[in-house]
Amino acid sequence: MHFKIPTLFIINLLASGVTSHGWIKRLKLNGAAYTVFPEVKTPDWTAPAINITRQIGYDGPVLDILSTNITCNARAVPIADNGVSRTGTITAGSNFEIYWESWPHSGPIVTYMARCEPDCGSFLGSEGKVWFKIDEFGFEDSWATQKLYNQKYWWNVTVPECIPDGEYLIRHEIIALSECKTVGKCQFYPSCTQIKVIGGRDRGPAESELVSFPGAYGKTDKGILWDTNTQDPKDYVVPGPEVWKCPS
Ligand SMILES: *[C@@H]1O[C@H](CO)[C@@H](O)[C@H](O)[C@H]1NC(C)=O
Ligand SMILES: *[C@@H]1O[C@H](CO)[C@@H](O)[C@H](O)[C@H]1NC(C)=O
Ligand SMILES: *[C@@H]1O[C@H](CO)[C@@H](O)[C@H](O)[C@H]1NC(C)=O
Ligand SMILES: [Cu+2]
Repeated sequence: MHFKIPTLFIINLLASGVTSHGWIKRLKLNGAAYTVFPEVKTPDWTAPAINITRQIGYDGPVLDILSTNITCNARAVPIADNGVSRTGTITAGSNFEIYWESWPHSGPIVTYMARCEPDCGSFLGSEGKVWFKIDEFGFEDSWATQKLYNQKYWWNVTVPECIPDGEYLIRHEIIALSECKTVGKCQFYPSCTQIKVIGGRDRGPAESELVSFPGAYGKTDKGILWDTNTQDPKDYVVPGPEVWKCPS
């Protein structure tokens, strides 16, 4: 036998048959810690959001990428206190730090933002082209999820330094590739957090650079229809638009 089994395949094997998947437990923005789900084995997925991340409804994947479930997950609802959006403040150009519950699958990690109109307490994010991609990691020596594991389940995403101040959703997502060889079976694990950006500039994306959710992903797109057992990870292309960069 000449082939060597990459460690990620081993992680995949361990994961098969596991019923619970993973979710974001904590966030750190401008040094402040936010609890997303309590430190219990099976959080109550139907409970209202405890802080600034919208509830996800359950820990399973979203499969129906043409439905509004792909926007912020199955039971996501805007979070507001007496009509006022609940947000976490973050300075443009600084890191949005995410801590996942242990994660059992292999695949890319992708993050998008959308300006909340008029504010995050009333904005769904599922209508029209409002999203821009701020970060992606597919495969470079290892899958993003292996890197996540190596970083003890912490992941950093930099909020672009040039975007206008105001309220935004951050849509952070892991895509689990193990079933993506079958059309409609690729597994998406998105969730959305309500933030208020300060210290930015007025150089956000143009309307023509925005995409919609649902809409940005198609069932047979590169990186969504993908056979992880036969395709070379080095050829993997993260789905969706290019990462948006501040104009120079
Ligand atoms: C959300 O988390 C922040 C930072 O830890 C805390 O100050 C705030 O009270 C929390 N908000 C709610 C509604 O729990
Ligand atoms: C979203 O996902 C939930 C949970 O799987 C499902 O019950 C619901 O029908 C889905 N909604 C849509 C619009 O497809
Ligand atoms: C994320 O960013 C914070 C603050 O910039 C830094 O302290 C931390 O080490 C970073 N974590 C990772 C996993 O890169
Ligand atoms: Cu899973």
